[in-house]
Amino acid sequence: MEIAAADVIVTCPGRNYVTLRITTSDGTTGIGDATLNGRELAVVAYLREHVVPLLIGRDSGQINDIWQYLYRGAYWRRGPVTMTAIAAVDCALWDILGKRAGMPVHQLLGGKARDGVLIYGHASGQDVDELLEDVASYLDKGYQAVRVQAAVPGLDSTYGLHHPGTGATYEPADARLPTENRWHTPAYLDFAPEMMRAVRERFGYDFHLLHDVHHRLSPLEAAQLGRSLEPYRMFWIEDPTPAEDQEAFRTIRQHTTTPIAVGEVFNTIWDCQQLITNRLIDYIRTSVSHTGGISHLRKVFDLAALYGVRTGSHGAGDLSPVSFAAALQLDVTVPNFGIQEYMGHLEPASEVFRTNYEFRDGRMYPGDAPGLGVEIDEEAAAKYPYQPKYLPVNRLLDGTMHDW
Ligand code: KDG
Ligand code: MG
Repeated sequence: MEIAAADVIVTCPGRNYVTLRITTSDGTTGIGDATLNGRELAVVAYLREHVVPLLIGRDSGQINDIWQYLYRGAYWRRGPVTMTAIAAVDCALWDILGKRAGMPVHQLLGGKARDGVLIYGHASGQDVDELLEDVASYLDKGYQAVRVQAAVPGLDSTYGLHHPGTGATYEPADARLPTENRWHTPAYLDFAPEMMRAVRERFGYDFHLLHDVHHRLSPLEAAQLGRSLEPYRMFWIEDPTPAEDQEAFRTIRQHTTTPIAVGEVFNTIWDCQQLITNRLIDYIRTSVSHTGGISHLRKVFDLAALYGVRTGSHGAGDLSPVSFAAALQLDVTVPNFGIQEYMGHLEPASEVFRTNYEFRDGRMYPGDAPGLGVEIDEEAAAKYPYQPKYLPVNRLLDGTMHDW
């Protein structure tokens, strides 16, 4: 069925989301998430100016050819803006295919390998006591896997914490211009094992424990961290070093048995190829919406399966419910599924995005609605106009720029 229109919808129900909606000549619509946190309008312009004109009149069922056309046809390959735009097109086309077939996308991908997928939630605290209370609340809700982050003593800001007093989920893009955080590796390396010890002492070992380092360590520091956390049997430590330096992971691997996850900033299979084929990581965290959509992420996951690497897709709140629904459709089908991040979305998002996925006993179930199983309400979206917001930046105590 011919593509008749493609529209980009920008909305901010709690945070900014960009959604591509493709409509075919019989009136079927499909949607894809095109959100790139802090750089949203770059993808909007890329789609409106350089992709939408290329889609009109094409056969919506030619998903593979359209993907290649947009990837190879641009000549300028890869990169977060291009790959997020291609991902949105790809997901919208899978959504259309599913709706036209009357089947959920997971059925079109060959069917479910499991009914629900293990997810992890985000617990955090301004100190360890507050963190422990938050972990308790996740375990009470039935979570079987929890990521823990707490304020590093002596630093006035730490990555990954709920905003104090608001009760709101941790929201990384928090200001009109980037806020400046401070970072001191020795303080963190002293604190991290203390934090994990407190969590295991209070709650035991009968749930999965995760932690995000957010790209801040050198290879040797990461190796020291991994070793110091071994007694606490981590499910993973995430992004221990800047992800683009792939050789760094060899050093970490040589020194610790703590599992390593990486990939939320990767955009293509080429970014992960060495890490996977050299077995330098345990979990690949690439996401549907930043890695070229369902079609491309499926290839990444298949490559990972060959090398015993499991999946653990990025699912922060800055990826929209459309992205999360698409991730679940793929997660239930892959043999090497590991875990799926679920940070949830701020309340107004449920007014704009109608979802079908359901949480039960620590797992998320995608539902059986045709397509991706998520719809956008354009009228509700219009009530929440775009608000420019940036991620923070990070400096060392002497003012040197560091990775955030
Ligand atoms: O936009 C950046 C966030 O998606 C990122 O900071 C969240 O690291 C993250 C995570 O693991 O969810
Ligand atoms: Mg992360």
